[in-house]
Amino acid sequence: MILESAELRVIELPLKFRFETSFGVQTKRSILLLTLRSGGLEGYGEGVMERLPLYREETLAGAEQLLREVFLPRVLGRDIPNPEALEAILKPFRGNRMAKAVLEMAYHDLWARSLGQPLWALLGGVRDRVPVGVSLGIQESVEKTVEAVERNLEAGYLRIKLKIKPGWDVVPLRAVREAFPEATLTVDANSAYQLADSKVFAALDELGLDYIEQPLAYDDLHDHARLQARMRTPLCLDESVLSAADARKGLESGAGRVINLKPARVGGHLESRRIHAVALASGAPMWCGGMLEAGVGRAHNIHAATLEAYSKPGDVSSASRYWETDIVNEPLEAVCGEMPVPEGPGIGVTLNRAFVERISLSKQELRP
Ligand code: OSB
Ligand code: MG
Repeated sequence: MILESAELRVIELPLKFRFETSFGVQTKRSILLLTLRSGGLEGYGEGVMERLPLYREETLAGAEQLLREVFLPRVLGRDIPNPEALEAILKPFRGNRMAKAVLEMAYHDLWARSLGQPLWALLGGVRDRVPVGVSLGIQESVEKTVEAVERNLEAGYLRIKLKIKPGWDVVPLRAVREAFPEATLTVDANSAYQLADSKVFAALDELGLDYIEQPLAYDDLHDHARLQARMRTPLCLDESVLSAADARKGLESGAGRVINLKPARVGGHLESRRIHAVALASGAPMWCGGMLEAGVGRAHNIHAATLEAYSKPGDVSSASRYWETDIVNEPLEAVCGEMPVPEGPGIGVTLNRAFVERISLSKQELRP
């Protein structure tokens, strides 16, 4: 498959809600959107890096520069037969997995379309719908938190994840647990705590949480292992896992017992499949995370989550929760806590071009 041309855009999309986490507040997304073209077909990839390196180190500006000046010039005009061949071209460059994932995932979409196959089938998926939960940002009050949980349980979401930060953890969680004794509840700290916060962890350990996501530093598996050793509640690794090697070390060392896998965090679908193989072999459950993706990233995530070990509900909730208008034409809506996999070749969605044009901050055409 010869990659004939590419279009790299930065688009900006207002969120329907204010999303507060331990690392900041988001009210809109700035998104790197890549289109790859070959033989009259297009494939799409969406970046999850933000303008500021608050989640991991990568930034939108850094990723855009790498794609424009380094990655795309090395692939445009070349015959790249499969994802492995693309990966070999990107391999010498260290890190920058979110930037690589934009290209790797767009390539996967285009490749699947060129073969007339849905992406999930090429990845080895085993289901045509995926279980979904919802990730709720830090709310204004305990009362509003309980209300938000109630609304989302009524909407059918199978698991509620609440963002926490020091000073906003045990009190809201106790109230939610009291109001919903049977709900599947989890928390996500986005690396805001330290081992010394033992009182908070001891209290959270009493609340019957399904797991505690990324409590400690984003690059510290060692302290996660120490914390996990003294807790009953499983720890779930998000920021700490960038590769299959990280997943193996995290699970072997007992740093966590669950993995939140975001294909766009780890370099794309190939590395995601390797992480999936590690999780499957060790019996650790996984689920597909999210980064407030628009329709292209969300569709990729849904396809990824069709693999066997993604047994827990993922953060791939309905697009209509996030946006008045999505960037794809197909509605990505959960039904009774399950997200149907978009049908058709590739990721199964098409771009709403007029809308994408309207929300573009920049657009670059790239040719060999
Ligand atoms: O840690 O999972 C996270 C959003 C942005 C950055 C990090 C995270 C999240 C979410 C939202 O939890 C998940 C979603 O609804 O896409
Ligand atoms: Mg997380």
